[in-house]
Amino acid sequence: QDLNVAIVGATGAVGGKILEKLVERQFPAKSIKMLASKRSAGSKIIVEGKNYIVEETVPESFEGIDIAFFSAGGSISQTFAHEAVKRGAIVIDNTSAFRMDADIPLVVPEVNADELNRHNGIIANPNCSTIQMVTALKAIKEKFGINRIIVSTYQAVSGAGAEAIEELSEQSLQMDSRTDIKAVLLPSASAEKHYPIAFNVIPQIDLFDESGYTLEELKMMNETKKIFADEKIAVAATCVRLPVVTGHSESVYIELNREDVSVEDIRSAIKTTPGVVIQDDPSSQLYPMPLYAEGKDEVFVGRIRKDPTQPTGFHMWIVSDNLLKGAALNSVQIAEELIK
Ligand code: A2P
Ligand code: 11C
Repeated sequence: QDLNVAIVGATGAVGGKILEKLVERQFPAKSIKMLASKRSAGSKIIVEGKNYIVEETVPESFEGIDIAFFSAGGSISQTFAHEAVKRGAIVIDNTSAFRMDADIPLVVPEVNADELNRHNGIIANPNCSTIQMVTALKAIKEKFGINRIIVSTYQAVSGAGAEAIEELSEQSLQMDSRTDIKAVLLPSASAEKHYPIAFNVIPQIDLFDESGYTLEELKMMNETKKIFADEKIAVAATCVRLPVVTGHSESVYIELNREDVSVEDIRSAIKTTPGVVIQDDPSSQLYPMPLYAEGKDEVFVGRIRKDPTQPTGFHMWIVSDNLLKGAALNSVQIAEELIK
């Protein structure tokens, strides 16, 4: 079962992690082709002592490829995903290009792996902030039913790509002139105005929709319904960027459809999902933090509390590495599930 694999966006923040996860998890790949733009053709990526030479992405790149991971932005997926499928590849797409298409599965293996049975060549990997939330909530939903989710996110700059990490790094040296820092990328390359992320908090991720929500917030709202296959679940999101390099955090409030559930019941349910870890002990100040979630595969949950004003309500704090479970790891898990 040795497969020919391609990674589109191989030089990006997520692409590099996909290669690392394939190697670390001993994915049965006969070859791994590293694809990016013309700009980085010829450059070298070294993982575990092995050299991978980056090539320009063209339609012919996908000849003979069995599985193609895409993480180079939605427009690149729009241009090349069908070219790859036409040549016999299965595409695992980590952009927003196809996520809400009715005939394309949107998959988090721990939550809805069965959706993989109905793919037509393209499988969508959800947005990072959605993945960690649905993974943590899946067992609670199954066991007790969730009517409503209200989430506020605290998202790391690596979600916006390698250039955003650079931007934070450069700005962070300018403490003394922090109100005059020049910003060129965040909150979004295509936004009219840019604001510094160092020493700041930006309540905008991606562009605004006419509804007043941002596209990132709408992704969380719409993707959650699709992954849970539940049109009726009420989801509202506020997405915020912080000067954190990697690791998205989320303050999540849920309302169940019954009143007789305890914090202990919630913990027991959460523990049944593989890859979800509870870090919750106020007496020893144990709670998840992005700095310590970086580089880890798990989704961490803490600060679980019953809402004092609403007998069906619970608050919790969910943290995960946005480049791993939020992106590269989930994509590789989808591929592993496919070849099972
Ligand atoms: P390149 O380094 O050649 O620009 P990030 O998500 O970290 O911002 O990375 C974006 C990824 O998408 C990079 O690997 C980038 O490659 C890749 N990319 C950008 N434009 C293209 C393109 N036209 N064709 C293929 N890959 C592209
Ligand atoms: C962020 N969640 O943190 C975004 C990045 O739809 O795949 C992922 C964008 C996407 O900026």
